[in-house]
Amino acid sequence: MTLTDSIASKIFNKACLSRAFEEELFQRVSKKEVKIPVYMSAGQEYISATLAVFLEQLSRAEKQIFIQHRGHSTYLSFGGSAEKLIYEILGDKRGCSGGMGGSASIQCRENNIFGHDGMMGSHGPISVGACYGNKKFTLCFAGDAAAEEDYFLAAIAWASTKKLPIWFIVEDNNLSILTEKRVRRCWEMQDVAKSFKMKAFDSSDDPHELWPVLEQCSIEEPLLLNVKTNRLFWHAGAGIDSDETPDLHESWLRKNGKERFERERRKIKTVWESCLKHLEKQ
Ligand SMILES: Cc1ncc(C[n+]2csc(CCOP(=O)(O)OP(=O)(O)O)c2C)c(N)n1
Ligand SMILES: [Mg+2]
Repeated sequence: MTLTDSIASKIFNKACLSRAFEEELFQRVSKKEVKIPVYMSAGQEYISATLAVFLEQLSRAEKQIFIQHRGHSTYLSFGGSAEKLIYEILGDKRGCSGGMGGSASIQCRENNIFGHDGMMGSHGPISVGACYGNKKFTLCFAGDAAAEEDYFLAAIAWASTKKLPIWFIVEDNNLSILTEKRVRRCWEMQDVAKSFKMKAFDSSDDPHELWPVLEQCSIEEPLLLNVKTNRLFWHAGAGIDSDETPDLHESWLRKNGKERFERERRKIKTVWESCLKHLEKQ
């Protein structure tokens, strides 16, 4: 199952949806229509887009997914409703977490996506416990800082010992809020996982590099993937730390044209406006 043009096109579709969502959200946060803290995944969307398409190709329907605060693109790539995410961000009860979780704690019960409680890395042991209990294929998405937590590391070790069908996907944007990895540690996640006798890889988020890595992995076995990526916007809120951050989506737009992306943008804008209209009527 190589990364054909038709597979790349599916990855691009998902990435366009996620980026369109985040760009619209950025505008609405800037205009103060959204007042809660939001954790945007712009720049990182090709990770979940690639993972989701890869698992769709395997026809792996049954899975459970644990995410943390920067999870909009994971939620959307794995089938979460954009409308429910908007309602959530607007604090409405029609939101994916009943309007009480906000951007950081989104979930999608229909698709087995479990939201986060806010304590960094807590979902490591929770996802391992769930997988240990029900043996369902499990994906645990974590940031490079969350994955450093002692309980997260111990959870990886247990998953390896018990040979659980769980994949840890570390979205390595090199940052814990604004603290770079080199200040925080002198080791890499894939090396730690390997020392626990777990299969582990380091890759960039470029689907052309990530896909061949995924082809070497089995959903029957534990795995850790450290995927290097770039966070385009501030840790929380609508702002830009640096204009020089590389943007993978730009190169995909150059190759595929802007039409599909523009279509997603129009769709997302329409959904936002319809959510706001429903709220005004109340
Ligand atoms: C146990 C704990 N320590 C600190 C925090 C404060 N905090 C929230 S997000 C964050 C950085 C998270 O970095 P990472 O896991 O790499 O995810 P990213 O924001 O880069 O996507 C920190 C330090 C917290 N929520 N929980
Ligand atoms: Mg990080």
